[in-house]
Amino acid sequence: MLALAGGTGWLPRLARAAGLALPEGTVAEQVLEALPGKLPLIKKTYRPPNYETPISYFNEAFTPNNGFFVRYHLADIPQLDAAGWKVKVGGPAAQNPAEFSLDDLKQFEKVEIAAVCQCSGERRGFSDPHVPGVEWGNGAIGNARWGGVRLKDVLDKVGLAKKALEVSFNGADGPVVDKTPDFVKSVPVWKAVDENTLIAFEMNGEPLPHWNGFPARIIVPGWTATYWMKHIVDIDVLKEPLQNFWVNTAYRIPKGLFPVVQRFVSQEPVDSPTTPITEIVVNSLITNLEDGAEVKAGQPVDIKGIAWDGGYGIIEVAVSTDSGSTWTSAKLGKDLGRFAWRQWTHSFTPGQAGAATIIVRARNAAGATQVDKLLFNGAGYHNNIAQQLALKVV
Ligand SMILES: Nc1nc2c(c(=O)[nH]1)N[C@H]1C(S)=C(S)[C@@H](COP(=O)(O)O)O[C@H]1N2
Ligand SMILES: [Mo]
Repeated sequence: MLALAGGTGWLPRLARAAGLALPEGTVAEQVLEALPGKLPLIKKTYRPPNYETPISYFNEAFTPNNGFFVRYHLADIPQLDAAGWKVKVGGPAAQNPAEFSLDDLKQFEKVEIAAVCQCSGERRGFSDPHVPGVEWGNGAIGNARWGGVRLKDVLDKVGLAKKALEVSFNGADGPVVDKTPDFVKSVPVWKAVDENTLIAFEMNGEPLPHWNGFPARIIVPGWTATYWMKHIVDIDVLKEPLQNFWVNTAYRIPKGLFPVVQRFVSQEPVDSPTTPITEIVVNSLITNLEDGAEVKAGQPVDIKGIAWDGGYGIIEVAVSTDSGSTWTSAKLGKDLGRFAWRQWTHSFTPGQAGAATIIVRARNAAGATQVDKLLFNGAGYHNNIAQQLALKVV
């Protein structure tokens, strides 16, 4: 039995608990488990480690480091030592290849950017029909202040050849069996030299946690986290499009399906029906109430949540407390920067006892809004259906 995303059909109880409709059995099992140095997170897989953040942590403006989600493709994850660590910057379109230690990097201007780190597969477990992959619920996301240096400054030091087309990233983790392709990703050169793209070594003012990429990772604000390479050890400037499984086959969406502005054109052959996933689409989440929560008739309740997008900025979060008949703009919280999420609140007083359906729809400065019906794609990416939450008024 598949649940209806529209909220009119019968929803399995556990699906409702997750706050969005999902095919029965996908996100039903919520096992909490703590990795070393982390708070208990929702375990999706142990090897490689994939753990999502419980929604209650999203009531804070910045997600605590020890509560931040963890995503890996490969299970061989070395514990790196900061003192011995170096990142090699080279490749066919680099003029003067060089290596940088952490101290070398710290010679460049220090910058800090607040940005949402969101897995492309966020909410895949709610895809209807069901799709294969890590069955994420709402917690493959977090908001942090990322401190480090501009990748552009490091690339300027190395020097880019005129023919530079893409910049590729490789982390220290690798496959356990040789058959599995190593996780290497690239971005267009214009995105690599964007002033917001960083080599980060701090998260919320602390060194990066091991599980989030210690000692340094790439930050590509506005783009999904597949490009945010952890434990970065190699950066290559390429003249030709990178070719591997993670670029040619995985992390791709149907061309034209989503309203994204920034495209990765060198990875978009004319005869291909797909294009790499790039920008995060506009989205929101209620963080203080779960589906099925009880509220009292005649007593005001504050509905709290977050809204985010690929960096255009949230301009409105519309809330309906009557199944979509009428809408009110929620009160937006402090602007923490265009790549960060925006907190919002909406006070509502339920009328008589019974059911009340809350719907939330965010809109961004690029004119995009959340959808009512899933824009289905085979990998379950970009699920930004306006959330519906059924409250029990007693
Ligand atoms: N080295 C390395 N970096 C990686 C990955 C990985 O498997 N290995 N996964 C990427 C993906 S798909 C995501 S969603 C983010 C997750 O970041 P987090 O684990 O810090 O939450 O890391 C990215 N960087
Ligand atoms: Mo991801």
